[in-house]
Parts: sequence; structure tokens; C-alpha cells
Amino acid sequence: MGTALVYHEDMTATRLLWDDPECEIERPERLTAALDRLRQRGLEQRCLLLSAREASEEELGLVHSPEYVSLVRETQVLGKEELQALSGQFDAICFHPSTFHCARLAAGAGLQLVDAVLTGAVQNGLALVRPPGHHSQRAAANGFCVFNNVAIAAAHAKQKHGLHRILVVDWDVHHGQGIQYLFEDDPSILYFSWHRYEHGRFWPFLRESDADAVGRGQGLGFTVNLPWNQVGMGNADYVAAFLHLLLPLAFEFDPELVLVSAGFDSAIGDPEGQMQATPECFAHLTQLLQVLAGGRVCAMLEGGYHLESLAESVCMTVQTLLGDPAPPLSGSMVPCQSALESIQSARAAQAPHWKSLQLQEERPPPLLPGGPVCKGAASAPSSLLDQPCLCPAPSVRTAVALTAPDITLVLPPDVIQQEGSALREETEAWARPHESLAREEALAALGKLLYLLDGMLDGQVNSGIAATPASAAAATLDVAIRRGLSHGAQRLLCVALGQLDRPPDLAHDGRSLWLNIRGKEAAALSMFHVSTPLPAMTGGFLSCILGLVLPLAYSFQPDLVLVALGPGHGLQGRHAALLAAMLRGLAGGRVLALLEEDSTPQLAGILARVLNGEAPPSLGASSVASPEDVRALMYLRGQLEPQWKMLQVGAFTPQK
Ligand code: X5A
Ligand code: ZN
Repeated sequence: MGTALVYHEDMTATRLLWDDPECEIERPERLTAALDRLRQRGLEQRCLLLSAREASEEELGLVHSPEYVSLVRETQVLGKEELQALSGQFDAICFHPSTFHCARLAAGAGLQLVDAVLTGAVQNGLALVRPPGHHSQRAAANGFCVFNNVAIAAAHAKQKHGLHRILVVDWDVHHGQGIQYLFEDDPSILYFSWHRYEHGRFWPFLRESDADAVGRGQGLGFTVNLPWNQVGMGNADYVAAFLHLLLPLAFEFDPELVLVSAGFDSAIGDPEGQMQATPECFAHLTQLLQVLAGGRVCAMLEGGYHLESLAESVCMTVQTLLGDPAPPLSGSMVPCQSALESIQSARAAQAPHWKSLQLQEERPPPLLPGGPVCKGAASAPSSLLDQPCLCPAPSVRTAVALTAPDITLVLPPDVIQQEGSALREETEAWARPHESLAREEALAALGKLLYLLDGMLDGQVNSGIAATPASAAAATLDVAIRRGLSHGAQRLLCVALGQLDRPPDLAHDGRSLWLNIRGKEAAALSMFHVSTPLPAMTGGFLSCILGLVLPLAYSFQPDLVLVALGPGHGLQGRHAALLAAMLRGLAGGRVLALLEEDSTPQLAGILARVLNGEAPPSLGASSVASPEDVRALMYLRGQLEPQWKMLQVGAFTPQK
């Protein structure tokens, strides 16, 4: 469906005309640096380029007062002295004769992007704009922002496209207080912002940037603030905030559109933010948002003042919008104490308003005795990062290696139907220990799987689907794990659904993490051998993915992921699609899905498309998790939290 890139070079015109150390970082080069890098990477060429138009005064009037619009219009004819005097009436604002034109283009770019996505011309997109928008208010410019681009786009999506639920994710390092003020009492717009706060000692120094500002009136619970009280927040902190705070609420909200106030001053190197998240983190944030709203994500540039970091982060965002898998995250995935405290206080403030946070959480017993404790394995940085043995850009994104030739899949043209098989003798050698692999059909399926797996380990193929007769599922998975570990994977995550047992002689050496989703009971037999029931309802399934599967997976940092839908897996197609879409964030998207041969073509088709980067279908308004599901999840979190640090949230949310 494609990705739009909205831009106009006139937006480089506005610039600082006098000396002002606060404003000088918001420079024209921000746009040119980002655009040049997109070109260099061949990303611009893959997008649908749209030339930004000016927003009309009527459109600006969706959120701004007519008097304020007139005031900005009149700056066009002012001289330098007058501009400087007027600028002084606002906080961190420097007008230029071109400000009105640029700011109308910036707002117009957002409108064009939303129109392109909501008419189905594209799936998603980015508007590269300046001036930014999220600090600007009904009748005030603020913090380099003149018109509130994202707020205008949201109001337009409601008014012109009839949307009822819009999620605004503000990952800029500053609080978008302008957006908060404009939609404070509006339950149709869920506004999430994280921001450098330092207990109120950071700009814009507002009490209402704290976690206890949750909206007013009808809008109670639709403002979500996550204040960072220390600088240096990194990849683990940002991903934890998404998994444990934003995404549970977002799924419950079930947005029809996601708007991103995409400021990159929250990235490493930025002088304003002083944070540590690497550009790759924005690929993960983007990918995590793409599972919402059927993938309708519109990102609009806000801040970002370190040109190199900005350009890289913009590339990561666009690359992910285009459907490329996110590169693995570097660094140890352990959220810091201060981040956990912030996430916890935001969860506590929101809990009265959101069912997904109202888990009847009981503190579970301490870690099971006898489980091997593999110190260091969880926290060691990925050895894959030190020795990039797997090619970063495979020529084939997704390959389908199914045995039944009559399975007719509706697949996008770039998904390859794999014909090849591993050599006969080699396949037989791998099959030999397993009785269930003696049959010809099982052997043929194994040959295809081994060929696909080798393609993935060699870096020619990024992800794939293979099938096996149900009777041979466990043995085939066993071979796939061994083959993966002996042919280049350093750490292998296996998510096994249904009746599949962990291969009994698989070493407990920290190189594989086995997660079985099925059965009656939750059990952590060791930190690398986890079993949990399959939740019956969508709400429980979501908490299982966000609260257990992904935190384990992000902590483990695998370089290969196997997802096996085994006998009796009982997973609905849309749940399988969501699981696959979210696991694609791990291992650089190196995900192999193993299905039973008699799975429906629909299931194979949807998994292939999701692994290839298409958005999973939205789940709709979700039910709550059942008490049993919550108990299982809480029990496992209690068992595993000491080892897998991404499971931590500051504390559990107590229910009164
Ligand atoms: C859009 C944005 C920051 C203003 C900082 C003023 N504004 N000190 O990042
Ligand atoms: Zn900012």
C-alpha cells in the first residue's frame, strides 16, 4: 500500500534573524539533513512523494483562534525589530517573515498525509516539516511551534473523515502541552506523551506535565503523561514504556488512526533531551505502533536538534513505515530504576480509567527452587552485535515453503514461494533420531524447512513460513532448533503454541529460550523454560503478549525466532497475526513460522503478509483478561522478573 513522504523545500526558509541561544537549534538544516540521508539510503525513492500544500485559514481555525491566526499572518510584513519584539511575547519563539507561509505548509503537510492514509492512497507516512507544532496552543506560539500540526490533523480526521478514536503518540522529548490543552476534555483523542521532566525542573516547567494530569471531564484517562525524572533514558526504558503503559491502553482504546508527534530530540546525542536511545529504537517504536489501527500511522516531525542523530532516526522511522524489519537493539535491555518508577506512577494514575491496568495483582511467591540460574546470560549484550555474522539486508524479505502445492495463497508479489529443499542425505541425517520423521511426507516437509532456515541463517531470506504434518511437528521443531543453533544463531527464541514439549536434551546453556503457550498451568521450570496457558479472550491474550512474551523476548535479545503453531494450538488467525507481527521486532525480523500442514490457506496467507511487513488486522474493542489469565501472568512475572528485567514494572497496580 505504500508510504507517503510529505515535504516542501519552502519550509527551510524560516530561520533565526537575531542572536538567540535558545532558538538557534531549530535550523533549516534539520530538514535538509534528514532528507539528504533518506536519499542516500534509497528510502526517499521508495516513498510516494507528496509536495506539501498550505493549510487554509479555516483549517488552522480547527484548533486556533481567528485572532491568533491573524496575528501570525501579519508577521509577514514586519521588520526585524518588530518581529523580535513580537517574538518576545511568547516563550521560545523567533518569528521570520516566512514563518506564516512555513507554518501553513507544515500544518498542510499533516493534513495531506492524513488524507492520503484515510483515503487508502497509502498505508502510512511521514511529514517532514518545520516549524514543529506540539507546543503551540489555541492562541499562542510556544517552543518553536506556531501552528499545532498534529492537533490540526487530528481535528481534521474527526471532522472531514468522521473518525471517532485517534491515538496521538508524542515521542518528542518535550511535553506537547499544546496538544494536551487542546484535547484535555476530548475522549476521542488519546494523547500520550513522554518527556524530560526532572520533577518539574525542565522546560516547559509545568505542573500539568506530571503523570497525575490525566485529562478532565469526559476526557478523564485520555491524557497520558510519562515524565522522565532523569536524563539518560535508553532503549530498554522506551520499549518498557510502550509495553507496560502505552500499548495496553492503546489496544483497549482501539484507535482508527495513529498520529505520531515524531520529535527526535529524545534520541542519543540530542543537546535538549540528553537521552540515550539509539536511532534503531525508533524503528521499534514505529513497528510497535504499526500493529494498531490497521497500520494507519501518520508521523509528523517535531523536534530533533542533533543533525546526525536526527537523520538516522528519521531513516529508521521511514524504513519501518516501508515495512522493513527493525534492526536489533543494542545495549543491555534493562530499564533503569527511575524509568520504572515513572512508568509505575503513570500506570497508577491511569488505572482507574483503564480495564487493562486493573489487574487483580497478587504478589506471587519468590523464584521456584532448583531452576538453573544462568547469571549474565540475560544481561550480556548480544554477541550478534559484536560479530555481525548474519547479513543485515536479505534480498528476500519473506519466503513461503509449503509442501501442499494446491495451497493457493493470496500473497503480495514480493513474497517468494520457495521451491528448493535441503539435500536428501542431509535431511535424512537430521531426521534419523526421530521416528515421526520417517514418513516420506514428513521428510519432504523437513527438507523444505531446512532449506528455508539455511536461507535465513545465511542472510538471503529474512523471514519465512514452513509447514509440517501434525504428527511430525514436535520433531521438526526439534530439528529446526538444533539446526539454528549449530548454524549461526547465537540465541534462539522458540515460541511454541499447542502441544509441543521442549526437546528434553536441549542444553540449558542460555542459548535457547523456550516459551510454550498452552496447557493448564503457568510454570517457569527454569528461566529458559517457560510455560503458560493460552488465554481464552483477546484481553488476556494481549496482556500475555505485552506483559510476558515481548518482555521476555526483548530481554533475551534473540538472533533467531521460531514460532510454532503445533497440535491443538487453538489460536485465532488474528491473534496469530498479532503475535507474528510483534515478534518481528526481535532478531532483526528473522522469524520462522512453523505451521501444521492442514492449517488453512488463510492462516498461512495472513502470517506470510504480516511477516512481510503488512499490518495485522485490528482486534477491535478488546475484552478484559479473565482472573485465571491474570493469575497465570502475575505468577510468571513474579518468578521471572529477577532474571528478565524487561518484565519489571515499578510495582503492580494495587486495586482498591
Ligand atoms: C518542538 C521542540 C523545544 C523547545 C525548547 C525550548 N521544542 N527551550 O522540540
Ligand atoms: Zn522537543
